[in-house]
Parts: sequence; C-alpha cells; structure tokens
Amino acid sequence: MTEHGFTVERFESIDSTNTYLMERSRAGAPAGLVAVADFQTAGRGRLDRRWEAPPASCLLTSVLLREPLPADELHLATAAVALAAVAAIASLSGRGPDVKWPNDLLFDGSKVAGVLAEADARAWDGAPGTTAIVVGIGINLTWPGPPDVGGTSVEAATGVGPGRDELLDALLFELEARRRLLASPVGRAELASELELRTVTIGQEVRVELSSGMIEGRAVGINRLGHLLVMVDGETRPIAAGDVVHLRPSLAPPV
Ligand code: BT5
Repeated sequence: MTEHGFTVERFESIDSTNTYLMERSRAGAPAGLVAVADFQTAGRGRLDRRWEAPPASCLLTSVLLREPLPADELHLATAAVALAAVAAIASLSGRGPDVKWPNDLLFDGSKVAGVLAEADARAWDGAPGTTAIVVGIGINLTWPGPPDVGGTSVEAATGVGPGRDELLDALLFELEARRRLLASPVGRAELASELELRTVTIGQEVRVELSSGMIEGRAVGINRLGHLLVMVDGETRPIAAGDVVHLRPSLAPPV
C-alpha cells in the first residue's frame, strides 16, 4: 500500500522490522519502503539491547531512507523520525512527548518510544553521496514496557489510545515533510532547530557514555548538525553519538 509517498509492507510477526529493511536495502529496495509488524520475535534497541512488546501493544515500524547525508549528520535521520513521531502523537492525542537526546521519547521522564537508526555500511561508498539508512521506531500504545524499565504508553500518558494504523498514517504524513528537509544543509539546520526546541535533555546535568569514555557536564544546546552540546569544565563539547543519562535538572541561575 502506498501512503504519503511511502510503500508499506505489513507483517503479523517478523524478527525485526529494522533487520528486514536492512536486508531489503542491500537487495536494492527503493527509498520510502516501510515495514510494520504486530509482533517482533527479535526486536532490537541500540548496542545489542532488546525492544520488547507483546503482540499489538506497540507501533513497531521501520523506514528505509536514502539521503545525501554527510557522515556526521546521519543522526538527523533519527531526529526526523523522532520529531515526526512527536508531532503525530500530539496530533492524535493532544499532547506530544519530549525528546531525550539522542533517541528516546519521554512523557514526564518515562520512556514511551525509542528510535534505532542504522546506516547500511555496505551501501556506503565513503563519498558524500546517498547513504541508505534504516530508521525504526517502537511506540508504546497501551503497554508501558518491561516492568523494570519505568516506561509509559501513549494511552497512560494522554488518556487517548490511538490505533496503530492511525498513528502510522500520521507518522508517515509528518515524516514526509521532514524527509525533504534532510536533503539540504538549510533543511537540516531547520530540523536541528526543531530538535533543540523539543529536547528535554537541554538544561540537565548529564552523563554521556561515549565509545572513548565517559563525560559529565551540563547539556546546553544542539548545534546545526544535531549534535548535543555539553559544557564540561567551562568548555562546550559537541557530542555526535552516545548514551545519555539525565542526572538532575540544573538549578536556574540566580537573577
Ligand atoms: C531504543 O533502544 O530505544 C530503540 C528501540 C527501537 C525499536 C524499534 S521497533 C521497530 C524497529 N525494529 C527493531 O528491531 N527495532 C526498532 P535503546 O535506547 O537501546 O533502548 C532499549 C532499552 O529500552 C531496553 O534495554 C529496555 O531497557 C528499554 N525497553 C525495551 N522495550 C521497551 C518498551 N516497550 N518500552 C519502554 N522501554 C523499553
């Protein structure tokens, strides 16, 4: 089925919609292919973590993008999907979640959705050409996530439980506009600004786990590449990728 310029394939059960689209990408599938499933037997988070959801409790979907994104701006593909989800949830429930940089959506600090973006290394030729990126999102509709995680659902947080098809339709509608922004530096800067407005991480004391080690500081903004700016020992450091823990909100400066 084609919806808002996307072609949607539906599955009752699949290992992972991200894994499926990575395979399709390598076989040359065109941009705009979307997979959506009622259930995943091996739903994935980042860093080999799991995404869990009982059948029909979550919107589980992935989209294949092929965009001319420089390597240090690949994260904006995550932002495009996260922000589209925020707008879609707000349009259906009257309340949009916050973004926790880089990939979580939160209602009142509880995780309602997570985004997993994977660039297809085999389709990446090192040149500033088009990169294949699969961006998946899981949005809890009626189930708050595993017991030990402290998550929430759209229904619990807003009192409105949108249907999966309805939410997917709204998500793809919102994504179409943001996908176009990914194609130009000006458009990407616009996305980065929207990300900055929506990111609840800003103003918080954070611990960032980087591949090279750990830093702690205050998140002060997001630059036009979508990187988190963290103030460490009086110096602002742009962070392109990492796991972020919110430690505590920083105190407002004295007036
Ligand atoms: C994410 O990873 O949050 C990205 C999740 C992406 C899932 C989608 S579903 C469609 C597509 N196909 C896939 O296979 N994946 C994508 P991360 O930041 O690493 O968070 C994972 C952690 O979130 C887990 O270790 C749990 O602590 C927690 N978690 C797992 N399931 C959850 C749920 N349903 N609700 C809230 N938290 C959950």
